[in-house]
Amino acid sequence: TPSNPYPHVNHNKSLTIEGTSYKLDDQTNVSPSILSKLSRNLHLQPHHPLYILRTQIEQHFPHFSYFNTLNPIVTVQKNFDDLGFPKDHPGRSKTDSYYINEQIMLRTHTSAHQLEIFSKMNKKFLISGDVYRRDEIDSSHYPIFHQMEGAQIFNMQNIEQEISEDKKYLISLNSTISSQKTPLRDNNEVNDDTIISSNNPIQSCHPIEQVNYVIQHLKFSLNSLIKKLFINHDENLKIRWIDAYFPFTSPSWEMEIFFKGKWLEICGCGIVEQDVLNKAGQNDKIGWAFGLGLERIAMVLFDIPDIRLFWSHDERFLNQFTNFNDNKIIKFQPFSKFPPCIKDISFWLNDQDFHENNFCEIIRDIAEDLVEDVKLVSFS
Ligand code: FA5
Ligand code: MG
Repeated sequence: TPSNPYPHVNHNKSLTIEGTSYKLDDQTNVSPSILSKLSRNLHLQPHHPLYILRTQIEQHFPHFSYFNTLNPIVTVQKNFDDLGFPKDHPGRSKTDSYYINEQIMLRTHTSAHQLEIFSKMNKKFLISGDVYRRDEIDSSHYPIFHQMEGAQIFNMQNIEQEISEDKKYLISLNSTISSQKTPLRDNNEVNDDTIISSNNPIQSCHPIEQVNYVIQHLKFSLNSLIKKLFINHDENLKIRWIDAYFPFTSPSWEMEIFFKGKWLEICGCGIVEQDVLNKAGQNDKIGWAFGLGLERIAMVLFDIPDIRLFWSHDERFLNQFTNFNDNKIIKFQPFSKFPPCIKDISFWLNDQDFHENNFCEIIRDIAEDLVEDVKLVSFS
């Protein structure tokens, strides 16, 4: 008999995760190593770089509601159908997504919760959490990463006033920061005229004037966030917006920052499909949504070279972030891939003049920086 590829699947064809039992079927493709990561919640671990970044972004949106503990196990309905993904969308395939069974999956994006949170009559919120995609493994890809969803909607009738009040509020919060540092150069700004095009259309139910307010507010919200996050890091930070497509926003964009000679995509965003808002009972609203990739941003901010390091239990990684504060830049210091190895050395001395430093000198001469630490245990 062929060996069972899913050893966590028992003979009753069910699987229990944190007290809930799920039936399994032909669609099941979650693996034990993926399931073991469900409880890590890196974005909730104090001092973890993803925690630091999450709280920094939350501080930029202080008047929003935050949802950071929504269950990553969702229905296919929520992850795809509610958001208008066509039945044959490639993201739905078993080669791209993790399924517990035909109806239940690990969310592939935090957008899976948009409808649910809009339905609670929330008008502005952030959702952060772990998302799961079957993907290659290398230094910038990992089957689990973290996203932060943001959304803000406005009353269609009253939009001009609502938006200008919101902007005033955000500017007043940021004035302390922007007065400390010279503002970033103007060429970081996006040319508003280039944004709307026929292959990235506005929705037919949206009056152009209202959409323009929302687009400008979206760009203001995200550009000011990125500038704030990077203000101590890169005075010449370059940001660009390029047309994109998502089934649940129109028009849509991706935002990229220029990093180490390459454009790096850090978020998808757009004007929320009215259909989603209507399903949530928010028919009279119009608004934007975005989904930020937290690892991508944290790798740039903290100079973390490999996405796998976020999952490290190694204190040499975790301890580097414990003293974080907003005004200090933390740059990750690389360490060996191998675990530390402790050698206990004893020896006799002929010369009673021995000093610990002489011994350290010998070690440094021979082993150079391979030896991280030398401690005298006893001397008798
Ligand atoms: C989405 O997931 C959409 N839900 C974003 C969105 C939300 C659009 C709201 C409109 C409105 P995308 O697949 O492009 O889009 O992922 C969003 C971000 O997650 C990317 O820009 C990137 O920063 C990050 N990301 C995507 N794939 C990976 C990956 N394999 N590893 C690390 N980060 C990734
Ligand atoms: Mg993308």
